[in-house]
Amino acid sequence: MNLKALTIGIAGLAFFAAHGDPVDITVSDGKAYTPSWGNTTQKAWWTNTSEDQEVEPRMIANQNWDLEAFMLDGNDLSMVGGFNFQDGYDHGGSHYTAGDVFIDLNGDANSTDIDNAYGYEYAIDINYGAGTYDVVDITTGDVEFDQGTTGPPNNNDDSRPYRITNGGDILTGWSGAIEYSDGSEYGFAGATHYEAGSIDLGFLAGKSFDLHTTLSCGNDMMKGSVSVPEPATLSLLGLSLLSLAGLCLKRKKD
Ligand SMILES: [Ca+2]
Ligand SMILES: [Ca+2]
Ligand SMILES: [Ca+2]
Ligand SMILES: [Ca+2]
Repeated sequence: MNLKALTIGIAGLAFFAAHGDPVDITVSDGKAYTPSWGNTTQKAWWTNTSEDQEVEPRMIANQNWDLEAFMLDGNDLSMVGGFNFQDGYDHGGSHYTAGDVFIDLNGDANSTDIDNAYGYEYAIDINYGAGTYDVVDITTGDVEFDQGTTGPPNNNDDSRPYRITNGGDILTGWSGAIEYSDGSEYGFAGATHYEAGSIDLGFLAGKSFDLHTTLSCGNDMMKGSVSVPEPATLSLLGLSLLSLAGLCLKRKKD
C-alpha cells in the first residue's frame, strides 16, 4: 500500500456518510407464518425472508398495506411502501394511517413495556397530513401513546408502538418537513409505491440505533438498523492503515 492507496481508503470510509447513495437499512421484523394456522392463500406474505411483499402474520396481505424499506441517504431517513404514508388508506369503512418512527439506542426495544416507552429513546413524531415532524426524547416517563387498533382480536399487538400523542421533550433544532415521492426508483415489488422522507437523523451521528414503525392497525410493521463501529475499532483500523503505509515507505527506501 502506498500513500495514494491510503488516501483512497480513507475517502472510502467517508463515503459511507455521503449523500446520493441511499442504503437499505431494513432488517427482518422477526415474525413468521406458523403452519398450524392453515391459511395457505396468504401465507406467502407472512414470511420472514423479506420486508417487501410481506405483512404481519394473519393480517390482510396485499401491496396497499406493505411497508417495504427504511432507506438512509447520508443522515436522511426515508420510508418506502405500498401504503400511502401521506393520505393513509380507507378499508371497510375505517381510515388507517402510518405511525411515528421509534428509535432504540441500546437494544431493549419491545412491544409490551408501555411504562418505559417500549424501550425506545426517541420518537420521530410525524404529522403526515401537514408534512412536518418533531424529534422527541421519550425517556422522561410521562409520554402518552395511541395504540390504534393494534390489539386483540387482530393478533397484531406485536406491532406496537404505533404513535405518541403527548409528553416527552422535543429536541430543539431537529424539527423538519416530510418530503413525499412515489418511491418507485427503489425497485420494490408491487404496482404502486410511496415514499416519505427526508427525516434528518443527524442528532444520532456516530451512534448505532434500531428503528421501528407500523400502521394504526398494525397490519404491517418495519424495523431498521444502523451499526456504527466502536471508536476503538475505528482507531485500530486507522492505526493499521498508517502502519501499513509506514511499512511501504520504509521498504521503498531499501
Ligand atoms: Ca411491495
Ligand atoms: Ca412489508
Ligand atoms: Ca432503549
Ligand atoms: Ca413487516
